[in-house]
Amino acid sequence: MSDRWIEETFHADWRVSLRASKVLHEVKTEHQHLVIFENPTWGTVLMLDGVTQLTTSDEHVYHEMMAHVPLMALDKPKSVLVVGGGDGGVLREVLKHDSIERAVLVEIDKEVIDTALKYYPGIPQDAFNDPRTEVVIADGLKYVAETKEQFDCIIVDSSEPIGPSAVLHTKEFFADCKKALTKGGILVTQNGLAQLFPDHLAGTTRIFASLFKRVAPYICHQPCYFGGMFALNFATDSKSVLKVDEKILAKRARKGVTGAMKYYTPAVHVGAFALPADIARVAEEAIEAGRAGDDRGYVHETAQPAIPKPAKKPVAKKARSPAKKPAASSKPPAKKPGATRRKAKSAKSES
Ligand code: SPD
Repeated sequence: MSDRWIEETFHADWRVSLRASKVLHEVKTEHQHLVIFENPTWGTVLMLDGVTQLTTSDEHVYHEMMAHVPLMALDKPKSVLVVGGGDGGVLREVLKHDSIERAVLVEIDKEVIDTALKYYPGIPQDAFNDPRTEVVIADGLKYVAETKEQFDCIIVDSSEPIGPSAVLHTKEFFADCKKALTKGGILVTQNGLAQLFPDHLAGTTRIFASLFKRVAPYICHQPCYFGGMFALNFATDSKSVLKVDEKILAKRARKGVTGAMKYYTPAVHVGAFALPADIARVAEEAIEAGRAGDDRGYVHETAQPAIPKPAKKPVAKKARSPAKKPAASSKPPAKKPGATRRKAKSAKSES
């Protein structure tokens, strides 16, 4: 068994390592560090810039919840834009909807698609060859800003707000997404670990609330995203798609979908919007702030390197100049989980 441990480096104060029993591929692409490896527990793992994107054992959770929650909420959606998502997992789920006529996937890094097909083809399956699919290798920010097309649903399957994904968490990008939605269309994005990064959830929610009539974060539990509940976020101007009756969802799942699901059920769909009180408060405050004009997004503070252990030195027999202390981190003190910026409080939530 290999002794190489590959570390997630996104959190400033907490790192998790996964054993790489075999590194299948590792490269610095034009855009990011990409590593694909095998792990005896998780299966095949994809990490980008030190952040776990997927494992073959639990990818279905995130991919199903990113695709089916918005698509089941719509009555016979026809067109979908996936921004990012080069591994093909979200696209695979989108194409299970029989009403879909067109699915455009815009991925900045072709290596993500190529390596998915080579190292974990069970995730994209035939999605990239489906006649309804169009793959565009381009910057998602630029594509959405320039497209004249409109989609019933836009799914932003980005990584965390670092590297090439950082722009996919900004107001500029989400505002262009809104323009690229049909009337009553739905925008969803991933919003990170709700309890570890409540400011991320708050930032996107503020932006969504400044742009859309309705905003509703929802939750899934994907074990490889260590650190608790994983937030997704849902925005729309349509009232009817937010609280669709479970029976209608069940009918759509029965009649409009080809292929099995392992995590999504109509009950899970409805329950995913039931947020625990502390997360609900983060969302409610952010919606109020966004309505009142505070549209600050989340900017991730670059993770600091772990404080190095002082080198072991032989014990000095006679007094020497004092040992140097490790350099103080320039990072401000960490906020408590659940803490979020509070600002405008006057507007009423419409979510
Ligand atoms: N914290 C990791 C979030 C990763 C979101 N994107 C996953 C890509 C899988 N298609």
